Amino acid sequence: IISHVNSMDYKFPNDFMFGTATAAYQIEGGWNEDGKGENIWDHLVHTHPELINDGSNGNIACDSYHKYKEDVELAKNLNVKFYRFSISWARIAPSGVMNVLNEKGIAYYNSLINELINKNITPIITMYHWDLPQYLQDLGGWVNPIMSDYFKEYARVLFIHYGDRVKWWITINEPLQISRGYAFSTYAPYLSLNNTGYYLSAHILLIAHGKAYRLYKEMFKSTQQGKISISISGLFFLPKNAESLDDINTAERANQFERGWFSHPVYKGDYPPIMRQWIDKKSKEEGTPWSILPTFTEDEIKLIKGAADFYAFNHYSTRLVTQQSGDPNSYYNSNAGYYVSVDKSWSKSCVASWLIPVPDGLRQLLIWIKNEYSNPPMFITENGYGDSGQLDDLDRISYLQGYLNATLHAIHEDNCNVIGFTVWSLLDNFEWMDGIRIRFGLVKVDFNDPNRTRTPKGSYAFFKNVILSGLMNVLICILYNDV
Ligand code: GBH
Repeated sequence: IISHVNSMDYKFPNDFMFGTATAAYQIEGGWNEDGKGENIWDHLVHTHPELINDGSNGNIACDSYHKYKEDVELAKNLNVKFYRFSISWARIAPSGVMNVLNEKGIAYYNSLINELINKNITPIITMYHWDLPQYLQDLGGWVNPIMSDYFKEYARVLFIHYGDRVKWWITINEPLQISRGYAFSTYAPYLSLNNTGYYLSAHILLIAHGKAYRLYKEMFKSTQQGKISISISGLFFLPKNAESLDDINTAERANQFERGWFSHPVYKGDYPPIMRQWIDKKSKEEGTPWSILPTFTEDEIKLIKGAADFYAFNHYSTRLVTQQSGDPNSYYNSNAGYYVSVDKSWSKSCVASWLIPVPDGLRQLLIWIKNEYSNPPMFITENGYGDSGQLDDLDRISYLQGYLNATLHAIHEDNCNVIGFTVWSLLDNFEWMDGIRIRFGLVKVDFNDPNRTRTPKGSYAFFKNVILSGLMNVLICILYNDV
């Protein structure tokens, strides 16, 4: 493959963190091995296989439980500074409760961490990437307030066992999507608790994050010297008509409902005022006995405010919003009163229909975060592209090129304090409800092969080149068989 990258002079800072990410349920397999307990994803795929697009599951996935050394080698050869992976809670404690620990599960992550450190790759641990132990779900899962204490105790075990070597922690990956799994049957536990469950689960996730953060700060930080944050996901919203004050206000409101929901409590304390106002009003209209947006106590506000050592976020795509519906088919968010659409010039046939490349959306988002939260250190903890799995993945290369370029512009022209960029994902893996139909890897995994053979794609060579040079303005000759 030969790809011309737009010529430009900007360079990534020397200490810029480049890396790649995975998540336990999506890659590990070994779902019931060595004492691991059942989690909500095991439960969902086993009780309702028909809900997964292609009927696949994560029983074996990439078999990384056995092949982690190969994965680390692939990360090494890619030249990344860090590898972001998640820990399977039910591998550490089968029921999720910390009175019974699973030594083999704890040992697995010790081996993985040591392997990374031996190869000079910084481990970044996500504590929770969507795989709640089923026992805790049977207790109600994230809509039960006690879950924040179970999470804190789980975090304590991780700090104790791994904190001597792990200096970067993400408590929770994408609380927004976790809440959707409770409210709108999008993911496990596949419940339809609607907006009440939406706001309640999010509330408890935020408190859980706050408790884990404070625990680290009070008990571990002075000796372990690490950093800790929460990975906040979300689309970025732009006004459909950039000249319309209505649309501008609507886009701002949409961004507060999508991103401010989790960021405002951490950076400013409490929910965004616009959410409080709109949801309280709507609750009243609907006659619920109290607002379905729960209220933090003063202590909880203090617990959560300031609970991030850097701003971690996952970002993939952008939408236009308007207050007035233009298209009757457009998605309408009734809580926040906005209609969603897509710019015609963006239209692209993506295997993942939601993943419309809008590189400038990332740049606008970085500027938005900078202005809204006083330019915190911003760490892109996921960005990547899904396709059908071909090795000559030019669409992925052009997607990453666009988003990396947008990042460079934000750093050099907009003074955004961006410190890291993470490609999702190192490997093709189990893409939740889409099964293995959509592939995100820089490395192909052959799921028909019991060995789960791994083969680097063109994008692997592309990203390696960016990491090695810090540049985008080079003619890149990629021989993906030869990387
Ligand atoms: C991330 O979520 C996850 O952290 C990761 O595990 C996953 O593999 C990766 O992205 C790729 O998907 O709401 O109709 O627009 C990304 C956020 C949000 C993407 C919900 C899919 C569903 C389609 N996800 N979205 S829609």
